[in-house]
Amino acid sequence: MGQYVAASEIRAAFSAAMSAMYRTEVPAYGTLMELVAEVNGKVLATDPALRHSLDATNSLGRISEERHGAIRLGTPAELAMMRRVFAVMGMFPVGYYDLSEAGVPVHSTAFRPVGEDALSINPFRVFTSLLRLDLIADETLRAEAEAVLNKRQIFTDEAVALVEQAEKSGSLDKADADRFVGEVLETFRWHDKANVSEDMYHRLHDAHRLMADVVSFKGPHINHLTPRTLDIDAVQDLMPSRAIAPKAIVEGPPTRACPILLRQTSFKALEEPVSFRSEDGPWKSGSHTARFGEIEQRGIALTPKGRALYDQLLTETRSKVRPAADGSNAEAYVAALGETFKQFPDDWAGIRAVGLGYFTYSLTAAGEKSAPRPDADIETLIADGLVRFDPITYEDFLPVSAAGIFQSNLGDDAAQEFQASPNQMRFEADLGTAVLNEFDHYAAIEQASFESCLAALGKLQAAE
Ligand code: OOG
Ligand code: NI
Repeated sequence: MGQYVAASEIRAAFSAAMSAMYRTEVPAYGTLMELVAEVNGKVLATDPALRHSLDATNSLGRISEERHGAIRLGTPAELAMMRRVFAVMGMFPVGYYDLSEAGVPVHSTAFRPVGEDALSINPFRVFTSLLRLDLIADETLRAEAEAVLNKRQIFTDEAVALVEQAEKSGSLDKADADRFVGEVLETFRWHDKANVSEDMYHRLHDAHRLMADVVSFKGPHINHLTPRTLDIDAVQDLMPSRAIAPKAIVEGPPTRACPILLRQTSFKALEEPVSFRSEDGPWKSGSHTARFGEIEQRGIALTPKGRALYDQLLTETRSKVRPAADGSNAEAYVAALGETFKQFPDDWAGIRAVGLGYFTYSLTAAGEKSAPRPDADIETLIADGLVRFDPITYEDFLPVSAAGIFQSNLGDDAAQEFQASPNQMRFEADLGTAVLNEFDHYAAIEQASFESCLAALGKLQAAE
């Protein structure tokens, strides 16, 4: 038995392997990665305050390697097994997202590392959705889809065996970790041979495009991989110069001096050749659109109060200008968004003063050298220049408020209404565990950093 490999290392290796695979599958992804790297380099060279803040929060190193992917699963058993696979890589389900609200018959969670150390090593996340056949009205089709899904096995035998081994012994050695990465990658690979006939594909597609995407194939191909940029407006503007056509507007909050939550933009899904099964003859060729490209800029994680204000301002904006699918009123929408969001403070001290965002606290150089200050509270220590605060990055998603991403990757005719019907209990039963609450998690990081500053300056007993 060789040396055990840390879960974070397996995750980093998997993220790199996934990126290399997607680059060969979807070449525009490689182009986007290069563009993002160029823009990020420029931002870091010209914005020393941002650089300093990323450095102070130990998150400068991770950015060039940072990305998220998304998959859509078909059955509770697939979801439960996927949870075990991600656990080997130190990725745990955070948050519950009800996408029926956005007209998409899935509910989801994000598997990601938790805890500052794991995040700073590699924050790779996978937005993972489970198809909700219960929202499909056609009972015959539902039963047929279920039969197809129950027959497929999306994990290799070897991957399952390695997960069991990791669970038993707590980790994997280097050789097994390498095999694990290779085997798990198979689950995310694109398959151009469909599992169903052309006729069934079209019936699934007519019920919902996403149904066709989940049910028709051998596995949950990764449908996008999203690099993180430090200036999404710059990347959006430069995309056409690299022959990539972005959607008309960036989803999420407007451009701000102090970024909040998450801004995302994407390019449309590719139309890709696939072939369908036929009972009696050769494969029949057709096409399928599922895989797209996306970039994102991450800002500060908001408290429940901050999130409520964000939601309210977004709703207010959309009641003034509803962005059209063809992008024709993009300018008016962006103007309304900017105007409405003037109500959200745009400096870190202001955001902190009214409790809209989460921050980490750390000692400044003067704080490191300071004599104990058992008398002082945190505000005094900040005012005296001994403690600094930096925004905590939002590590999660906003898929419902960014329903525009969904609509653009599903195609413009995909808008469809469902009765919004969150079912977190069902999701967690299928998953085999409860999802973590993201707000609790940010609050805990904030609290720990706060206490360690006070401890260092002699106000609290240092934690053991
Ligand atoms: C997932 C979409 C959610 C994001 O960035 O909000 C997502 C999907 O299309 O399957 O990735
Ligand atoms: Ni995404």
